Amino acid sequence: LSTDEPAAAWLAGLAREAARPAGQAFAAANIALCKYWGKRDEALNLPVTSSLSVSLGELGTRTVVTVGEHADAIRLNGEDVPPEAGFARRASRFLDLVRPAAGIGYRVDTRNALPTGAGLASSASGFAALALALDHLYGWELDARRLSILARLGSGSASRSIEAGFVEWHAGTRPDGLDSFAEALPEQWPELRIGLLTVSAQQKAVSSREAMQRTRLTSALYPAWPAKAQADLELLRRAIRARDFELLGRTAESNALAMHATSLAAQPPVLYWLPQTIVHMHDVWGLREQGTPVHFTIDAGANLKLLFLARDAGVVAARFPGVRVVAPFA
Ligand code: 2P0
Repeated sequence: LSTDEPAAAWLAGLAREAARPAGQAFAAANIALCKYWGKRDEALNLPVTSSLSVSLGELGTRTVVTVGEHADAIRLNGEDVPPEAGFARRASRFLDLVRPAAGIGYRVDTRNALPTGAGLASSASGFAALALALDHLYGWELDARRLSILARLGSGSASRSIEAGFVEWHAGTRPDGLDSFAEALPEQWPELRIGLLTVSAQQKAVSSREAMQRTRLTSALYPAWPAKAQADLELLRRAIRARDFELLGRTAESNALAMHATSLAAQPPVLYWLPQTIVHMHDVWGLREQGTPVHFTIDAGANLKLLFLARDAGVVAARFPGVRVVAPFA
């Protein structure tokens, strides 16, 4: 991908002739250790800061796409999604980027192998799987960087779900976003565990898209966020390189709390936590005081994602019955 390539030229130049009857793909969900919070460009999902995530192994989205009739037909977990639903409108807007001509629809069958209500951003694995499935359908064989840029146009965090393991999304500086893509880090960490702890399966009242925008525009604390994210990103890179779990967990937890602090100061405020969220935070801190290195991160929802090492899985499961444990590198 040449950086002097005009923004949409490579997209426009892609073949629109199907290479096979159906394209299919899987993409894993990802959890940010340094959050994406705030856009510098809403249309292109260009972030204010870089972010860093870890993928969730077999938990993600599987998608099949075919060229269909006159209108898009979207199925989610085996059920037709009404075209006027937000999810279908967002998918259709994304499909417009690659549609061979107006009036040609796609049939998209997408399944989330995610525990329902765990607050896992299904838009990340969803748009990544759709980008990969389109690449398969048309036989484009795009490289990871282009796939990440394409997925990003559907949802920012989807840029981090093209590749697995630790993934860093470079914010980039170009107005056209051609330098805003995610890349896998070379490091593996087989002992790392993520515990999905569900507090509420309810749909959140304020979308992360709306919350990050409101926060960027109205929160007096937002101006502090870019420097905090940059510092945390550097600490996380160092923690991953050195396999320093304490540094990784402490930094990820602090980053999440700072993100939530910025939105608490938005007008009107956004508070995703429920009473049980806070109870679990104290449980985590209690375990740490007793000597078990466990940390949490929280996304735009009430649920916690615990970070710990394989050797402490027993202690964590005993303290948090119902936790679903994922081994991202196992
Ligand atoms: C993240 N979140 O880094 C952050 C932390 C939520 C909290 O990325 O508007 O669904 O589609 O670009 O990707 C969720 O935001 O937002 C998200 P859009 P997206 O994981």
